Amino acid sequence: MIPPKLDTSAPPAGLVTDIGSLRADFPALRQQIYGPPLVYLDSAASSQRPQAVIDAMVHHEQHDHANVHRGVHRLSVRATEAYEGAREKLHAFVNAKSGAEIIFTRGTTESINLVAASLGQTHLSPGDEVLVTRMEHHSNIVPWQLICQQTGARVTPAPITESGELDRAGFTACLNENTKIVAIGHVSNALGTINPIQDLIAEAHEAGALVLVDGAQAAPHLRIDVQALDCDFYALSGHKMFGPTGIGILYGKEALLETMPPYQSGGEMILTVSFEETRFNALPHKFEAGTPNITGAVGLGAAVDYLNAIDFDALARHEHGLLDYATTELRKLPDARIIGTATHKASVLSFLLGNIHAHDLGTIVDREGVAIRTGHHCAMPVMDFFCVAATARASFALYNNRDDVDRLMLGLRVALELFS
Ligand code: C6P
Repeated sequence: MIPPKLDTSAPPAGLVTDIGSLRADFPALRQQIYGPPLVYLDSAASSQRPQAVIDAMVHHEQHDHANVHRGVHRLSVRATEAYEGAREKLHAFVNAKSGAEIIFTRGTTESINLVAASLGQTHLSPGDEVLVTRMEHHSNIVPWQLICQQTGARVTPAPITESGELDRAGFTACLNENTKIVAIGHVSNALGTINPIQDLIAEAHEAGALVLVDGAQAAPHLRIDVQALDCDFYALSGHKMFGPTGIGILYGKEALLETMPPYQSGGEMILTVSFEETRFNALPHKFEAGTPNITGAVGLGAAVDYLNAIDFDALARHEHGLLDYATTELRKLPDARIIGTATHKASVLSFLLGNIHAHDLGTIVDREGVAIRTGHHCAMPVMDFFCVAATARASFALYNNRDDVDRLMLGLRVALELFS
């Protein structure tokens, strides 16, 4: 008997505007940590998954698993349909021109490595520059450093301001005829800053550079339209947008991807192989060597369905309300220092309290059932700029509410008492 197909793509009757109601969709939030109910404020590191995503993956594992693009048997056909169906969902989600422009990767890190290694090989020469910013995640710095070492190009960091915004004049000053690639984060994970990405892309293009956008922190908060942005590449990770780990995408303009050499090689990315000549597969398969993360793609497709059912204006109001509330409450605590006070911010609050080390803050609030991230957030140049070793970071997602903020503040007061 063919099992019933789980329909995760059914269009919603109307977009969800009651964001508070979504919390019930996340089973992981229904647990206690050291007694009190879990307050999860670490979604910028990895978000929790709604039941619909978990169900889609379990259903696939239980009924449809086989390798893709290989078999003629029924299961393989179903797995291929599920995998390619997920690609089509991502294609629509970022508004790419075609599915050929959507490459499944392990996530943002692999997507950026792919572009750096492949495009860098043919596009960078001694004297060329890759322009990044001082607020980038290491994943948008180190791959460029490696390819620059190999090609004789160099990485230039555009400056940031004391509020954690991009120094616009500084960015313009860094652009020159040697700038071949601009690699820039849409939203900073360490500061929450939302960059004026559309303007930056236009300016970089005018200077003759190609642009890669690191969208890891944008996807769960902002609608992404790669055609409107006119970016050349856009990278994102499934696990930050309510999908599974180990899966993400690279969007690339088809004409560019066509000219780029393969990143990894092996099965699936070839058309024909012989000892005389090997020919590569068409896009997007040219960049998907080996058996892919099929269940991950299915889960990511379900996460896209989940996000598509939500009114993003309502989501923005919900998250900004939480960020404003948390910022106000944090400022009431003695010696609170907020790192990242940009005018346009996603729901990320990086902070320090007096001389208490960020790790101590994280450990103490954890005992109160509150999960936050502490450390350098893989953004050491940001920490250097603000002359701190680490920060505590609370990041809010659609399932958080004001009670969560209150619980964080309670935990921080415990820390203050302990260290007073
Ligand atoms: N930031 C954080 O706690 P991966 O690991 O490939 O899914 O994503 C890497 C990455 C790239 N760019 C930005 C802006 C990011 O925030 C991240 C991941 C996590 O902030 C883990 S360090």
